[in-house]
Amino acid sequence: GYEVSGTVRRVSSPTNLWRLADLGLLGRINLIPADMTDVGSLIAAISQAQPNEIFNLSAQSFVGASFQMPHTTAQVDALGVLNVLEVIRYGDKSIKVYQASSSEIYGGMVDSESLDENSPKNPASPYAVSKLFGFHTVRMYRKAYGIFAVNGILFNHDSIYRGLEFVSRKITNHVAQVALGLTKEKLRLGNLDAIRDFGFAPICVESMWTMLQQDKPDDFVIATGIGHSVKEFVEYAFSLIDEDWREYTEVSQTEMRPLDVARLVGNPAKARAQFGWSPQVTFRELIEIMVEADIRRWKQYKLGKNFPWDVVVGA
Ligand code: F7E
Repeated sequence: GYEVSGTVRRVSSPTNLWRLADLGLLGRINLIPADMTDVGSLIAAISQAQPNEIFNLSAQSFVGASFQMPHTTAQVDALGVLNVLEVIRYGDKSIKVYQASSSEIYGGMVDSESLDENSPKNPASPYAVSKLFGFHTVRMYRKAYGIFAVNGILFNHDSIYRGLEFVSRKITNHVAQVALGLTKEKLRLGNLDAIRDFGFAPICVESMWTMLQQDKPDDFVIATGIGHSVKEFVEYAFSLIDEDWREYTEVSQTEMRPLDVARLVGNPAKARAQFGWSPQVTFRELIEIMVEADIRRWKQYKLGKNFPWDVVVGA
């Protein structure tokens, strides 16, 4: 029942909208040009759409790339949040805002812990530092100006629409190519021991909407509560095609980050108690869904049919 507008960054090449096309959503969403670093464009977009709710999901969201582009990352992921909040502060203060915060703001933990809303925050990348700025800015605007602004502290949330640069989709895309005999290349990975809390994105995204429907604005951890290593991910993904992951992967220094967070596992107790949050899809089911989708895409490719733009041969 919503009328949805989405912002797009205008560039000289065609805009990347393959996910909307794949989901049959193109044409159902009102696309408005805007850039998070250009506050004038945000004023224009917000006055055109006149939204009741804003979901700020825009970001330079690749942690690895944030080490190469710290300024851009900070301008978009930190100051971009401030820009949106300032437009609301001096405009329509009844607009509710969801801020896509991130488990990266914690920067790590001891083995036995799981992280909740109050756990200490020690960001370990330019991405994480920027997201922590956004996190505190949201809380401050909530208190100072009474704006209904919330932080969803989401742990990793993956789906068939993940970009290929992220570890989950990088693995499932490679597994699909191996399954169909389309590559002889080894999959080059970085830190296999990193432990992450892998949830299913569609279920996590539902919680974003739910947070804005609460009586009072607040911050919530959204996580499965269970950690798995990258090694477990790659092992199970290859087992689905009856192959041994060790024959198809190698560890490469180029995929290592200057700093990597060893373990991030969330405690979603508050969201569970307040609005019945549950992850619904297990780690193994998530990998099955993703491998199946990539095999389907590559099969279509073999048949000469269309496939999403980011499925690149030999990638
Ligand atoms: O890395 C390790 C890597 O890039 C996961 C974003 O959505 O979730 C995501 O951030 C782990 C890290 O995601 C490779 O070092 C090993 O420990 O898939 P990722 P991320 O950094 O966890 C959080 C919640 C966000 O907020 C972010 O926006 O896997 N890893 N080998 C690798 N990672 C990548 N990308 N590529 C590798 O070859």
